Amino acid sequence: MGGNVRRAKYFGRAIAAGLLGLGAGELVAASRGQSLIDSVGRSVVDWSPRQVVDLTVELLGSRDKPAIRLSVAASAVGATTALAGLPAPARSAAVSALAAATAGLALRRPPRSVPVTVTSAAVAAIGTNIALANPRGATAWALLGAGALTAARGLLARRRRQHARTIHSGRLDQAPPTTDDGAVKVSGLAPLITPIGDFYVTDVNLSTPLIDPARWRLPVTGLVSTPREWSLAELAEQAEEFDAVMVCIHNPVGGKRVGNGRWLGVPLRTVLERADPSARATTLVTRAVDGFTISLPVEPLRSGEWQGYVVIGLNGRPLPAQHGFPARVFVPGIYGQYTGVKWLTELSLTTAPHADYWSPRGWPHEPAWIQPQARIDVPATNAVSGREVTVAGVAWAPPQGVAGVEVRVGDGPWQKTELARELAPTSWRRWHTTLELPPGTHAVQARAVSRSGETQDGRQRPSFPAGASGWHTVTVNVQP
Ligand SMILES: Nc1nc2c(c(=O)[nH]1)N[C@H]1C(S)=C(S)[C@@H](COP(=O)(O)O)O[C@H]1N2
Ligand SMILES: [Mo]
Repeated sequence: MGGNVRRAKYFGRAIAAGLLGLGAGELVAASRGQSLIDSVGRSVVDWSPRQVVDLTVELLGSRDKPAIRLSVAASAVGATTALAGLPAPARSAAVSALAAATAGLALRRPPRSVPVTVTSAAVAAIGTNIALANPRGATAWALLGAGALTAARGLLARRRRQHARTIHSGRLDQAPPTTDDGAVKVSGLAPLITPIGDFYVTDVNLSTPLIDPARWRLPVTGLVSTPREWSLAELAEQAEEFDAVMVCIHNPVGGKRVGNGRWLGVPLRTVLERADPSARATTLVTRAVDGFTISLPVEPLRSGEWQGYVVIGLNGRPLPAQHGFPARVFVPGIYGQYTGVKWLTELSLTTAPHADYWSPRGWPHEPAWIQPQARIDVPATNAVSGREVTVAGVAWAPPQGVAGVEVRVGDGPWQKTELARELAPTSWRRWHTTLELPPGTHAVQARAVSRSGETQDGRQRPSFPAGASGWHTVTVNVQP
């Protein structure tokens, strides 16, 4: 009994000390727009084996980032409980070593700032040591630590809001996206253009890089005869609009890691032409502020066979921070992780093949093309319905475009559906049909047919290595 109380007290004091240190460190980092937890969290992302990433995406969807933050914070506090029992001098040394290791992890990948990281880690160590040396104040330390953590998140949120205002003060004169494709009006069907708030976000960072547009330049380097730099204003002068779907290779069949946008960008063909690459340049490496790189073959981009862009706008606005402000590379038709980087810092031309972020993680090196896919938005699975069932959804087959969408009930024959107007072959296309179904439970499936004649692959495959395949299936309950 007494032992349990002692143990509880020990853990309580250690946790309070860990919280105080973490809170103090985070507050110092946040005052400079950074977070130790988020920087360390990137190592968790980077070191997760591919299978773990796939599973996390499946289980947590977009809640993976809060989960990683929580596990980093819990590990830091957990480590404090392991050290708290050491005699004083060894304890201080161990806490300092822990803080140094934390700083090391935080600095592994850009963006990084050595002074901010080292200072905040040192403050975390000092805070933890002070609290451990004064265990009587445990409740106060814990409250202070929690308060500092909250204040730090608040500071970072404020910085994001300020950055969003800076972005929008730089106007891009565009018409708002037209959203009329004549599709059936039925609730639950995805809009033609995905609103920014619903557009999926996938990247290897815990906090979105915030880039100052005034200082940003895009250098085109390497094997080029006229190396040059583009400013955001210069890019804006050459930019044109295009409609296209962005699809994450992790998108499961029927999933929401896909968005249809109206983008504004400068054709890569133009950017390459201006730089005049040497004939020896075979690889275009797109580099980003987060250390992420994606490389693409030069030839099809130069000839225009693949129509890629340096994108600076989405849905009539400058690119939002989470989607890569101020610029990203996007080749419609290629899955997100191969299509070009967000937060672009440099385009460089080389002869050698380049190892990208995903290559050492087992993904194939060559860009993977998006597979044709139809998603059923209406009815939602297990919806109860009358005998006349409206089935509607979206389908994509970039870059060729969607030629048809077919549905079937159970093992019945495939039936044609009505297609709404196509914005562009690279865009998604909405479709619908009405089925007469007898009472009972029915499996309704859909599949897309691309304009090149390819019918969506019905074999159920996971996203690795070429994107998920299979036909989206919903179960409908028809009332008697
Ligand atoms: N710099 C950078 N660019 C990146 C990534 C990243 O982690 N860092 N992720 C890629 C992946 S995996 C996808 S699916 C798309 C997602 O773009 P979105 O977040 O705008 O939807 O960005 C790509 N570009
Ligand atoms: Mo992705």
